[in-house]
Order: sequence, then structure tokens, then C-alpha cells
Amino acid sequence: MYNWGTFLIPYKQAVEELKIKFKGIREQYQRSSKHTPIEFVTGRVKPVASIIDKAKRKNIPLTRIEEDMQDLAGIRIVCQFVEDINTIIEFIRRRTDFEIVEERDYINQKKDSGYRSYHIVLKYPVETIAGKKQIYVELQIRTLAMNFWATIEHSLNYKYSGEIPEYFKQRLQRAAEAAFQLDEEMSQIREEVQEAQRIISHKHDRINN
Ligand code: 0O2
Ligand code: 0O2
Repeated sequence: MYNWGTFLIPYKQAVEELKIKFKGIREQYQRSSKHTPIEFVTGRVKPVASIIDKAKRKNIPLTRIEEDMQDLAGIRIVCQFVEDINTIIEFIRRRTDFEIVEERDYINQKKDSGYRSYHIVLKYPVETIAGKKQIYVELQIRTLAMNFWATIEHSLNYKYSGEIPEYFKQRLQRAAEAAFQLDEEMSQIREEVQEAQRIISHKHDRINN
């Protein structure tokens, strides 16, 4: 019998450490009263039943899970605007406490389902009693609208055991486009609000000087 509890300890630790790190960034932005590119952070270790399911689906032997299943540890960073995603990506690329293994841009190249998110696979060092252990962590970076769609689509898929009827698939694809248009509209509104604020503060400066 495989000892999942012991096997997953470093993954649990990596999730906890990275959640603290990214929540720390959010707090620093909030305290500096700058717009924070991070709205919230969640994390999870993949449940054992899902690991076994995915291993079967992808023909991964249990001995290869560590190498071949790169989302045993998952962190999700959710932001308000699509532009925030780039800020977070640049920020992650500059960090030295982990190494980027792969980036998958499902924003410019959405999945067939309509799914959008930016995925980064990291190699993250965890200190264990046996020494340093490098493990894979999958970061998913997405907007609130992308998260809204993915959360609901995921639970509908679950209800249909991954076999959503074609008619619903098409409606979900349209819903994903609507979510993306909402993101674009929100970015535009924000730009116009910022422009209006610049004009007001410029006028204010002229009156005061
Ligand atoms: P705050 O003060 O609410 O921002 P945990 O370690 O328990 O905090 P976990 O278990 O990985 O985190 O995930 P969980 O509990 O599902 O959610 C993590 C954080 O994300 C929580 O905030 C939630 O309030 C926040 N969250 C989840 N969904 C949403 C959402 O749709 N919108 C917003 N704005 N926040 C959400 P914290 O970190 O406990 O603190
Ligand atoms: P969970 O833990 O339930 O989220 P694969 O797993 O084969 O699809 P791969 O190469 O392992 O693909 O990784 P990929 O596609 O970069 O990321 C997989 C994860 O992205 C999924 O994890 C989901 O979290 C998310 N994702 C990908 N496509 C979709 C989609 O169409 N809808 C939704 N809602 N989420 C998606 P898991 O394995 O499903 O696990």
C-alpha cells in the first residue's frame, strides 16, 4: 500500500510556503496603497483520488508520478485585470527562490473548452529531514472572470464525469467568450477612470499653483 500521507508532505509544505509568499506580496501592495495585482491566493495538494484518476487516464505509473504529474502542488493567483497577469508573470520571472520549468499561455491560446489562464510550472526547493527536495508546483494565474468561468465549468464537468453534452459545451464556450469580453470592458473602464483622474488632478494642481 502506497504511503500517500508521507509522499505528499513536501507538496503540502510547498503549497503553504508559496501561499504565504504570495499573500505577503498582496499585503505589501495593500499597505503601500498601490493597486494590488493579486486579488487572492488559494492553494491545494491534489486529492489522492484525483491523482490516481489522472495517473490512470494518462498512463502514468505510480513510480513516475513525482516527475510526470506536475500539478500535485497547485497555487492559484487570481487578479482583477488581465494586465495584472503580466505584472505577476514578470514578478515571478525575477524571483530567485524557485526555477521556472515551463509556461503555458492559455490566455492567448485558449483551450478548446474555452478555458483561459496562464500556467507556470516551477521547481521549488523544500527542506525536508532528508535534505533539500526539488518538487514541481503548478501556478495558475487568472482574472476573477476567468476564475468564475473555470470554477463553474469544473463543477459542471464533474457532475457529468467529464462527458458534458455537446450542446452545453458550446454554451460554455460562449460563456467563456462573454467572461473574456467582461475582462476587456473592465480594463477599458479602468483606463478611462485613470485618465479622468489624471485630468482632474492636473486641473487641481493648476488651481492651487
Ligand atoms: P482574506 O482575508 O479573506 O483575503 P487559506 O490558507 O485557508 O487562507 P486556502 O485553503 O488555500 O487558503 O483557500 P481558501 O480558503 O479557499 O481561500 C483562500 C483565500 O482566498 C481566502 O482568503 C478566501 O477568502 C479567498 N477567496 C476565495 N474565493 C474568493 C473569491 O471568489 N473572491 C475573493 N475576493 N476572495 C476569495 P484569506 O487568505 O483567508 O484571507
Ligand atoms: P484540478 O486539480 O481538478 O484542477 P491535463 O491535466 O491533461 O488537462 P496538463 O498538461 O497536466 O493537462 O496541465 P494543464 O492543461 O496545463 O493544466 C491542467 C489544469 O488546468 C487542470 O487541472 C485544471 O485545474 C485546469 N484546466 C485545464 N483545462 C481546463 C478546463 O477546460 N476547464 C477548467 N475548469 N479547468 C481547466 P486538473 O487536472 O483538472 O485538476
